[in-house]
Amino acid sequence: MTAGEPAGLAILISGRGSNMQAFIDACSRGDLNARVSVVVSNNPGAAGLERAAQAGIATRCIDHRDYASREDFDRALVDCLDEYPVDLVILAGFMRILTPVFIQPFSGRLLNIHPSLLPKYPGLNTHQRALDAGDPEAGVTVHFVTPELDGGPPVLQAKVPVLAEDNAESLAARVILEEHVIYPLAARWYLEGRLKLEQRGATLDGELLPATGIPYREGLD
Ligand code: NHR
Ligand code: GAR
Repeated sequence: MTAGEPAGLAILISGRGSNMQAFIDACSRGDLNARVSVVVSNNPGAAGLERAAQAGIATRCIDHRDYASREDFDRALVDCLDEYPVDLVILAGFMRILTPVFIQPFSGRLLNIHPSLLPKYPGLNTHQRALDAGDPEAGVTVHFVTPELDGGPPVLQAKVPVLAEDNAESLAARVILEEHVIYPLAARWYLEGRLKLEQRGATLDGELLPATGIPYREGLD
């Protein structure tokens, strides 16, 4: 997938969609040899749906409240993605925990970005938890998605300092700038065939990645 046909991305969102926008921009700049095939939200009010539609991208809303179980919701998601060319699925601020019904068919081609230095703070409210713990630094991790919540093998991790005057909002604003850089980079490695999920963990160019992923630094490509 290095040269030739652009790959198809499916992006799952629940909210604002700034990471989604970073992917749209990376595709139009040519940083990624890919197209966004579809943007799916579980939340009809997600602002990102509007942004995607404005960019001419197909949008779908699958409201989890319309389904009796998580499995039924996940089946509807799988059926939806089956209508589009999808080489890689990007969770971008997607707020529903997925079951194996969704994860299995996309195993190895499903990435998430989680706003903490995993394995610290899986789950929700990560920035407040880092502040409450008095951590000197915070950050964000791109990882392969497995059934274990925020527990799949990390790929890339960026750190930011925590400042004395920070609150959750100011810290989140510093972290999200890093998100927009590392997430398309991880996707590029995947689409170039360099990044893989193997039995032993995530590998880049055949080398097993460290347990917290590759530490991001400028110029890394
Ligand atoms: N699903 C699996 N199986 N594994 C992962 O690693 C996943 C996942 C689904 C989403 C994103 C994750 C994050 O980066 C993600 C990773 C939602 C929740 C959650 O508690 C937690 C973590 C993440 C996403 N969701 C509640 C639920 O009941 C709803 C919360 C809400 O709607 O505000 O699904 O942080
Ligand atoms: C991002 O900070 C992302 O890491 C986080 O939500 C924000 C979404 O922003 N993801 C999660 O917390 C997943 N549970 P965006 O909609 O502007 O991309």
